[in-house]
Amino acid sequence: MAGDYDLVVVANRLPVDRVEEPDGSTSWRRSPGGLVTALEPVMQREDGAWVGWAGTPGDPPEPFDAEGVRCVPVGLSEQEVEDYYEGFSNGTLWPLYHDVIVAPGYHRSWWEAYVRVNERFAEAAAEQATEGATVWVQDYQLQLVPRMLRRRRPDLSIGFFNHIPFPPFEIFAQLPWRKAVIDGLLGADLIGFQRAADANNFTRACRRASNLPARSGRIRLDAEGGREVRAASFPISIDFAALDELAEREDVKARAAEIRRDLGNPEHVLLGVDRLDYTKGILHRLKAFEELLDDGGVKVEEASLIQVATPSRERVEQYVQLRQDVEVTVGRINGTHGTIKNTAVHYLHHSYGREEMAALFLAADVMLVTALRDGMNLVAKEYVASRHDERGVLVLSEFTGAADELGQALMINPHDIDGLKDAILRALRMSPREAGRRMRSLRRRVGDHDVQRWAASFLQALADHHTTEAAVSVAAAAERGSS
Ligand code: GDG
Repeated sequence: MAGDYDLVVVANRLPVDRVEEPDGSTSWRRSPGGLVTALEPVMQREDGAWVGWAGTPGDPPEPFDAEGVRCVPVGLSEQEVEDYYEGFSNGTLWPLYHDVIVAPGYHRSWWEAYVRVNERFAEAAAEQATEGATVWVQDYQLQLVPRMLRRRRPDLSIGFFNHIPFPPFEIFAQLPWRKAVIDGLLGADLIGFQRAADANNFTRACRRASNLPARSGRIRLDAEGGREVRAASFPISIDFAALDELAEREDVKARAAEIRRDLGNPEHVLLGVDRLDYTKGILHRLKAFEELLDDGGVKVEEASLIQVATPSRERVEQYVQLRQDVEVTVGRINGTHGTIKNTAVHYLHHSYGREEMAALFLAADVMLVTALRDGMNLVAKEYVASRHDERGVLVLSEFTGAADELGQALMINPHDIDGLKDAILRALRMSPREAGRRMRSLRRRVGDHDVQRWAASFLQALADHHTTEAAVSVAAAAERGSS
């Protein structure tokens, strides 16, 4: 059964959050994510639908329109939230795809739920898409959807984008269901990754796990009449113009000044903003800062570190442990180095509005992005977009996708604590002239490669690939007919 929509986005979550109004009724508010901003204009232009989970277990609400986008909720039971989402997505795939920083769990019941839920998303997308529509599937929670969709709807043009890294084969090989995952993804026409290295890892996995002819990002499927799937990098970005504008607002600038005042106007403000996740290297960052305080490189009267750690995946075991470790570490640092007047680390386990985030970015002399592995890291790009004053220094882990683009940041290996300490000191002592030169170059890069360009280039590549493949298959059919 075909639906009405020319463009269907399929993502684990809908682009809206349910809000309880004071009168007890519920309404939907756009969630702040970058994906929503990137796709909203395209969705409105193209008559788009968005398929995703509404965020609460139980029967799904009826489809509804929110801010010009048709939202089609997919339901998940309590048990499925545990097995498909917290289990297979965040307890198996997330650690496996992030260099096994913690040990992935392999449980057949989790996998079975993942297959079942992916079927449900594929079914919902198939129902919404009109004949020949484009369906764009997002992220690691839904890797089986492209194949499931193609089985139901061979007329569709199917794209997939992986927001997190794709691991080297030697790590991916641990996954008991590795062939099924590769086959699931290969249902797409185009598979997008953050970095060229991720696309290469995937192409290699196709060769090694599934014995498929695959090179230069092209995987040929002889069992499907020689259909070719393309794998390539499309580094995601942010809405540069919107953040640039926000950070120039007088109220936001005033708030940034107020934040510095409230901190006691220290000479240096350092900032970390992350979901509280073990991939983000928060403990490594704290260790480097603690050692700098220990050995006198930094003095508590002169420098404060603000660490925003947004609550995340709070029912997954490793996240509970991480929170404890971070809080013990912050407590120790403040206990040892704090004074009545000065706090070394301002640890904030909250989520903030966009304005407050922009003010924090503007207030920070040094932004610390120390991820151990990160698909892209949008926070690094957001910091750059907020610094219209061309001040501030970005310290950036080489293990982020952003490092491929942001060469003028101070690059660090977060495992090398001495190297990290040196980079922090260098950032604190950098001349305004050098910092300005670096920031201008970073801003040019992010300004030219914003999220709108990301979405447009992926969708264009998908359309081009689909057209070429269609021509090839017509030619092959003609050849078969004439022989
Ligand atoms: C995944 C990949 C990839 C955070 N706290 C608050 C808040 N945020 C916003 C940030 C940023 C976003 O959330 C986080 O994006 P990141 O890219 O930093 O990291 P993940 O959440 O791990 O995202 C990542 C991304 O997908 C996109 O493809 O880059 O590698 O892991 O935008 O600003 N926003 C607000 N309040 C908060 O408290 N408003």
